[in-house]
Amino acid sequence: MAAASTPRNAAPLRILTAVPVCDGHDSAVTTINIELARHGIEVIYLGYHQSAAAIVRAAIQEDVNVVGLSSYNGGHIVFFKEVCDQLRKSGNADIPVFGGGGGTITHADERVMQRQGTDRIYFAGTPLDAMMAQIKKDYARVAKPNRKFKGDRALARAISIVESAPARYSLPTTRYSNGAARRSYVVGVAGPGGAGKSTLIDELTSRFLRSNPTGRIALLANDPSHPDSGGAILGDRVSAIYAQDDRVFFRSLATRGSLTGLSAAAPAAIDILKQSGEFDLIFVESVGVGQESDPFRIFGKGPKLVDATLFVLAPYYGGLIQLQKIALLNGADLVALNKCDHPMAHTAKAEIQARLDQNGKDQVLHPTTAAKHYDPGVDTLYAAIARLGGLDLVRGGEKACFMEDPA
Ligand code: B12
Ligand SMILES: Nc1nc2c(ncn2[C@@H]2O[C@H](COP(=O)(O)OP(=O)(O)O)[C@@H](O)[C@H]2O)c(=O)[nH]1
Ligand SMILES: [Mg+2]
Repeated sequence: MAAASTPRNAAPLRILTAVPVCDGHDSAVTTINIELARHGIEVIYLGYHQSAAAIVRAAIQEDVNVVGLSSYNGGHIVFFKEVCDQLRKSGNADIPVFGGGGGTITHADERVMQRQGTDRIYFAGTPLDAMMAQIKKDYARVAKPNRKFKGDRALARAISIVESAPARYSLPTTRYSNGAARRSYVVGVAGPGGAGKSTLIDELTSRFLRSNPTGRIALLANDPSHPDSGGAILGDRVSAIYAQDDRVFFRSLATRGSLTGLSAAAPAAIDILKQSGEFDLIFVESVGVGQESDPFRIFGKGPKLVDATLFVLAPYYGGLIQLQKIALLNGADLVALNKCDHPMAHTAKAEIQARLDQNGKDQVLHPTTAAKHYDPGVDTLYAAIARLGGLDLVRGGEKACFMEDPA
């Protein structure tokens, strides 16, 4: 049901949605997110209680067509203006802002907000289908190069362009881009959905930020597109507390029909990030994968996409036979058993260790609890990654406790 004015070859719309700071009303935005995805739109959801700065950073890095805010607790006139102002001041005024808030935003408020830069407010009673048709009509675009874009927006736009035509990007034949000012170490993270990959990456990011006072880190988070509508809910930013830092570049990618566990644009996106010379460390999270897929080509079909692979499991993998079937465990450089706060973790640790011993490759099992902020298992895992990638380990080397628990 694409509107008549949708540009030809327009990729799926990418919309960032969020709820402003001091507002926990997330059920409306959840309804809108699901409806947007059902209409073929890719939704990057940031979560509730979000600051204007976090929203603007995410909008830039995700190169979204538009920002949609859902606001119920008042303060919308000031808040929407702040988001518009920050977009304009950072050279990204081309990203429009719209939103809704049921009956809490009045028509008179909307007039003030429009004068201050907001595009449109959707009021209580607007039928969802009408809203979706209008959104597609207003915000569909073809992502084109734009020389005015600087910094993260330029990087983000380069990724949007390869997302819309991945086959046109010529990948280097070697694993590393030549000429980049800084060599990036790339870690591919795979494992079943819900094992805690995103949470663990976030905790590892905090270790990176603490032990590298000036470096930057990039995160590429792949999530599935819905096969029926082509839309997607790209929700990995919600788990990414530490990505709220200018030294972190976070980009969500929908798989858009690719069945490898990664977007077809992921190899090009990795290369773009490496070529930029900006990042010491890059994490690439696959969609939830288990037994068969080989997202990072670790078994040698084509050039390996990453320097090291981290396979993340939770204790409830379903028993020994299931464990034996997971091919990625044969090739993973690093293996983490996450959710070690779970009662089954003890048995799981023994079973996975036995499985790794059978591989005979000296793979070390890292027990982690990513849901805990000061987990020593995550420290040890980060130290192993840093050692492999030649990254700085301040505060006493490998045995350092990066996150000193104040408790
Ligand atoms: C559900 C609800 C709650 C739930 C929230 C659950 C949740 N997780 O979201 C609970 C019970 C927890 C709750 C708590 C509170 N609530 Co409340 N809540 C509501 C309620 C009843 C409905 C809001 C809603 O979800 N609507 C569903 C959406 C889909 O429909 P809609 O609002 O009509 O929106 C339309 C458009 O605007 C559009 N839209 C909305 N957002 C967006 C975003 C985008 C991007 C787009 C495109 C479109 C769009 O979609 C709809 C299309 O028809 C409203 C009252 C009301 N009738 O609006 C009060 C209301 C928002 N709450 C209110 C208050 C005061 C509170 C509390 C402070 C109460 C308290 N003292 O504790 C707390 C604060 C919670 C917090 N942490 O922020 C007040 C706000 C008053 C104000 N701003 O002046 C309201 C208006 C109730 C009232 N009349 O007093 N609340
Ligand atoms: N109990 C517990 N929950 C965790 C842990 N790590 C992550 N989670 C939770 O598990 C859920 C899925 O995590 P997520 O990182 O999104 O998993 P992913 O699908 O593998 O990326 C979230 O609700 C996390 O908060 C952990 O160590 N222990
Ligand atoms: Mg995830």
